[in-house]
Amino acid sequence: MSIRGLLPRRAEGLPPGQRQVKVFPRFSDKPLRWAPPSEPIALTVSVDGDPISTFSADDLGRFEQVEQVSDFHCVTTWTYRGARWGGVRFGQLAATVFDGATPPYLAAHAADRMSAIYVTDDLDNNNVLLALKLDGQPLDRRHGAPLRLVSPDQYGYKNIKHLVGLDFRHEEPASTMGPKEHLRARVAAEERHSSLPNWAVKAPYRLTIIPTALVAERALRSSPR
Ligand SMILES: Nc1nc2c(c(=O)[nH]1)N[C@H]1C(S)=C(S)[C@@H](COP(=O)(O)O)O[C@H]1N2
Ligand SMILES: [Mo]
Repeated sequence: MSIRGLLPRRAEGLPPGQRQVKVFPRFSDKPLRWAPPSEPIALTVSVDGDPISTFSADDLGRFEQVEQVSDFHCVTTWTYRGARWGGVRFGQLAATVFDGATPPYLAAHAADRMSAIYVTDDLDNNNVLLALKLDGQPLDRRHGAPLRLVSPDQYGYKNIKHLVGLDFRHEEPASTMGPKEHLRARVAAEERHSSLPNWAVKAPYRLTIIPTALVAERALRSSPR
């Protein structure tokens, strides 16, 4: 991986506080975490912890397949521009599962035990995808095989890779990431951290970009298949 491509640089038209990187790194809030082996898609949808349906690759194949180019913004201030995702709209899946209103909160769970919490209104946008492809190819383990959530208007930590569960909730779920997870994490509003101001987190976060990307890439290489 090119370190130069990871140097965050100022660029026109980025959201507040963001810097552009030229390569799309493997990244994580826990970079030592292994990448799970790539399993067939098995997405369990539940409500308040009770499973109500599951989706395989074939099931998702019956939805309209869409392609979208969007910028990807990590809370640590790096932005990768022009990621070309392929997949199905989150809203389409939600509409087939719920006749009436979608419950107000969601916890999304990954095969590597990462999870994130949401206000479902923040996912009510045509640009929110369950992505199976990146740049026309099936998602690789680096970027979240076999399925990931893509929510471009929210920071990277809401873009859950290796997605295995969508647990819709009637009450706000507890965060598994702690105070660094903002419930909304909307990029345009710079909702980076649940309690610390942006000025206190941006500089330290920025210093972690290159080491985190290098460690995360290494952890991928040493992950068992
Ligand atoms: N399952 C899982 N999803 C995750 C993470 C993770 O460690 N595990 N890291 C998050 C963070 S902090 C970011 S910035 C993006 C990075 O996505 P990338 O590795 O495709 O660049 O994934 C997010 N989703
Ligand atoms: Mo991130």
